Amino acid sequence: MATIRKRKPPVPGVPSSAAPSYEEPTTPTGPLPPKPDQGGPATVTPTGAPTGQPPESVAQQGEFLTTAHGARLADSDHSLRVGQRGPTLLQDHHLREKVSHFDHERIPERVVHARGAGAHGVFEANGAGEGICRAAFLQAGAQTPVFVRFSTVLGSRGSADLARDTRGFATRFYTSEGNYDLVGNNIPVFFIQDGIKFPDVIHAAKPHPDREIPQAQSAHDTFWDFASLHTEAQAHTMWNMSDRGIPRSFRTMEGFGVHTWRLANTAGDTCLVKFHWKPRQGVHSVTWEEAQLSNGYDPDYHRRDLADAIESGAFPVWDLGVQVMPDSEDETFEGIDLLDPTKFVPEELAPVQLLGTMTLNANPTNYFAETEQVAFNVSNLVGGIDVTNDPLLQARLFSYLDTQLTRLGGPNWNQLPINRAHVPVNDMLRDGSHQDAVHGGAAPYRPNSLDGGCPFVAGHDDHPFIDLPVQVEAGIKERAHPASFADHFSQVTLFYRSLSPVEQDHVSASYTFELSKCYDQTIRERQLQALANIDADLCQKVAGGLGLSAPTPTVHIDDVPVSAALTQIGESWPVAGRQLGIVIGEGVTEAGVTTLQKAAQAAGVVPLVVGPHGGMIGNLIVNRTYANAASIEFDALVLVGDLPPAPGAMVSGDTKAGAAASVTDPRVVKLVNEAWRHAKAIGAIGANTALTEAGVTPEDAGIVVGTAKQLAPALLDLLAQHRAWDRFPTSQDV
Ligand code: HDE
Repeated sequence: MATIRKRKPPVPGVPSSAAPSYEEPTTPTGPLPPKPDQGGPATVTPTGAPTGQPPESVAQQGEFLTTAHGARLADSDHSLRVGQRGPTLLQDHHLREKVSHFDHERIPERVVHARGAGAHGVFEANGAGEGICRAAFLQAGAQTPVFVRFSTVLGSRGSADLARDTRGFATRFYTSEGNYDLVGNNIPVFFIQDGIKFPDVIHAAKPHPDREIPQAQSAHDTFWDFASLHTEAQAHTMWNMSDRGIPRSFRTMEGFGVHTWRLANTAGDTCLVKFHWKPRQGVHSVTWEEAQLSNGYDPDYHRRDLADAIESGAFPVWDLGVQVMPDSEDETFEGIDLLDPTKFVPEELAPVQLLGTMTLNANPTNYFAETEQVAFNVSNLVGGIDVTNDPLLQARLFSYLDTQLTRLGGPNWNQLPINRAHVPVNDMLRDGSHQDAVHGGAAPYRPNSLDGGCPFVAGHDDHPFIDLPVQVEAGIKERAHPASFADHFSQVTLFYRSLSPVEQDHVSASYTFELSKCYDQTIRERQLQALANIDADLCQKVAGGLGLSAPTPTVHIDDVPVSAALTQIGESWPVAGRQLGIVIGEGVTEAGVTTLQKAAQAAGVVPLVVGPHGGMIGNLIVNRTYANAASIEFDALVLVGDLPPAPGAMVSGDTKAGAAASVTDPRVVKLVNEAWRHAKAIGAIGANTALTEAGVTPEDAGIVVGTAKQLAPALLDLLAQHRAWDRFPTSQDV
């Protein structure tokens, strides 16, 4: 008889809550519970009433396979046929139902932000927002459930995670006053100033329409054609070309509301704000080579990282903050037009004031039901938060609602479990495809007397959403931008010059890479002209890499201030959720490895043992092998003793092994070499042969040598700094 053993996973990622039996189970049992790290949509009805049922109440039920109408089935492996060799009967209702439902399993993917990962969590307000915003979820101590979806913009649903791209950072707060959606990005500026240009920029950035290539990339002609002609895109493009375009993790990204929003307190006083999410994990990126490797070795790099971190208990945490600006008549702050979404407000001019903290603490139970069906809507606002006249935001107010009609197949998408409000819903919207509510009454109209006048409109004290009364400037009806939208370059210069030398090198390398992938010389030259207007040195470097000469600027930028808040390096951050690779050989002494494992686990770091083969070595469980490990999985490496070539280290069996036989397994040498190039911390216990063979000297920055006990604290310190960037000279040193 098959038994179900409760599973205690050694590392996050096991597929189910119980270990499988070797034989196919024969004793009927009900569905397994979700894994301990999984949560689900709150169990409320389509109209917001709590059902009091556990999340599993909406999962499949009972021990027996049934049809969709609940009839138990005795066979799902053979279709109903005339004799064993005859034709299949149309009468086979189970075959028809099974295949027909399968035929319709897909829905249209999001037209942008198709690829994403979601998580549940909670937001707790610290009360600092009470004075500026009357929204209930910002009042001191309020705890609000949230669902967050992170995404890339350009790629289709099956694309790789580490595209150089903007990341979506969309948060739904299930507040006591209805759902509030803050649908932002990890970059505070946008490509365009007016929503009418959104189809243009997306068509330019998506794959070419003839061959449908390249997928999830901006390194192609149509993108740079648009960006170099429509120069308001230069600001966002520069952020994409910086390390922000290739985050280490969704957990290590800032989030921005991008637009300016208007808040109002209980007294009706208003202010203008920019929203920020500040990750407690720090803001970190991968290197470009890591991004490229990961897209091959592990295209799910970011999805896996988020889910694994939550499963291993390293819950990611962000502080929500606002930059507060006066609600002035011209909606301008320190010369920055707050309605221009290609501009940001440097933190030195308006510090970020923290309003509360969000912790993501549960993975979805079902990707489709939750992460795919969640439908964010920029117009999901609550009282105290209102829009501004930013022309990009204004177009979004139309788009999000509109897109769900196609994507989710009708007007009732608000009734899908993940989209339901956690408060009473009484909306007078009726019928439509997939109506989940069973509305009562006879009078879904106002005014009525047949339903006793219900629903009533809320009075001032009943916490209604009120469109803030804002004076609109009398003007001529026209298609035109204000003059204050005309500066496309000065903030781009500010951003570039605020970066550290190594980050600036990454920027020039990305522009060079991307433009070198364009076929058309004219497009390269036109983008170089934009770079000449941003920074002469940057332009010179990129031009050099492309074998072109740098043009002279056509726009003169005065000396710009720099913003220290824009660089990602130079501090220490928590290491929880990072991965440490411990590379061992056949004759390893376990004590040192166990010490390292314990030190890593105590800091919330996941230790992964990399061995010459799978299974066990002594008492150590091998989590990765020389053949399947990739350097991108590890934030730091420790090499334990001698690591001689394993039997599989022949290029005929594993092309990663390379041609040369060596004292150390060539795949380990490759691992070390990549970790070194990616400026990761590397430790060595015992023999240093692997280091030497990879061309690494123990004196290099970020290398620690010693016993496990000596080495663990130093290694964790290095990990907290994310990279050992001083391992390399920068172009400004040479
Ligand atoms: Fe979006 N955007 N967007 N966008 N956007 C969508 O809505 C759109 C913009 C952002 O995880 C779509 O439900 C227009 C800015 C995120 O489900 C669509 C314009 C910012 C997500 C849409 C913008 C964003 C979307 C596609 C110009 C940062 C993913 C599916 C006016 C502040 C949400 C969907 C998720 C998704 C339209 C501009 C962020 C088509 C027309 C600016 C994070 O409605």
